[in-house]
Amino acid sequence: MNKPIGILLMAYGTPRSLDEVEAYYTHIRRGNKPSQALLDELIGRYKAIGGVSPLNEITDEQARRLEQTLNAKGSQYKVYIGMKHAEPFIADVVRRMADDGIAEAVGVVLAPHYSTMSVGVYTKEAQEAAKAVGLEMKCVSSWHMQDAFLDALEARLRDALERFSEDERRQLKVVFSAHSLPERILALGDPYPKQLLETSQALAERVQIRDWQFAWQSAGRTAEPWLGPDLLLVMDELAETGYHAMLSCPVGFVADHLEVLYDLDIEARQHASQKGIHFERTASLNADQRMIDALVAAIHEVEGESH
Ligand code: FEC
Repeated sequence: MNKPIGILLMAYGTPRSLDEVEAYYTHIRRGNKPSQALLDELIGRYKAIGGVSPLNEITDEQARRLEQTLNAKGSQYKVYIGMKHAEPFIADVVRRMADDGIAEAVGVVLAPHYSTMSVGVYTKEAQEAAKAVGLEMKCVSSWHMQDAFLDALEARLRDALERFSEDERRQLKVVFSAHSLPERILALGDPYPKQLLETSQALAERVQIRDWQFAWQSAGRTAEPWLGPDLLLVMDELAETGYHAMLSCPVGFVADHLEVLYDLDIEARQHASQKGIHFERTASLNADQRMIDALVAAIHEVEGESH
């Protein structure tokens, strides 16, 4: 029997309890412990979304469906989850894949758009660990224009638009967003902003949205400049120019997690209500089959197959 092909499904990771938040935050900050004030603030955000983020369960379900879909036609794939900031960490999982006898693998990140500071970090870690154990590892760099991904988002957009009255739809702004990154990525010619605009533009064309813009969200709490305009500032401008309806579509994220459940559903929604704006957000893709199909297509492209 042939050896299965390993799929390393890479995810951000989240603390499993409030006790783990400090270690998690320290890992995100590359080993620098956060101040007590920053830690308390982050714990407060987790508490506000119910204590823990549902991200791990969603990642598990995405992995289960991905393996099922990849193997539906009799192929043999084994999906492993590797996390960037929580256990099981990417490098440990790559070593486990090698111990299990996997010789060939494909890595794919649960973030559709490539940046050297996001997807590039995951894939570098995976490929370095793979090289060290003699495992052949190819990685998907981005999957932001996969048809099935756009299909899934298009359906979410159409559903969300129904939540506005006909009157509101006459002057409604659709705001696509993604996690901000430090502005210095621009000097490196990073493809992240361009890829995000490509996804947004494609969706706007499919749904025939004429009034849309792109904004950045969830910028880090550091001194250096981050990419803007920030979503909350965009909302201020909308209110000033007479808008009363805004549909948020966070195209850079695929699951319900802190940056969606807190930054959009709590913080942005509150801000909108203070500004007299009816705020809605497109539902997250989570384990939507079309998103899984997009991952499968991206994996097969990297394998050089014509599925
Ligand atoms: O639900 C959860 O518990 C996890 C939610 C979560 C996701 C996520 C995705 C991205 N991040 C990206 C970049 C950065 C940069 C910094 C940074 C900081 C944080 C902090 C938390 C956090 N991130 Fe995150 N991110 C999530 C959670 N992120 C918590 C720390 C507190 C804070 O700043 O809010 C800044 C690091 C530094 O301080 O030096 C940069 C990017 C993504 C989207 C791509 C991906 O998923 O990998 C980019 C989900």
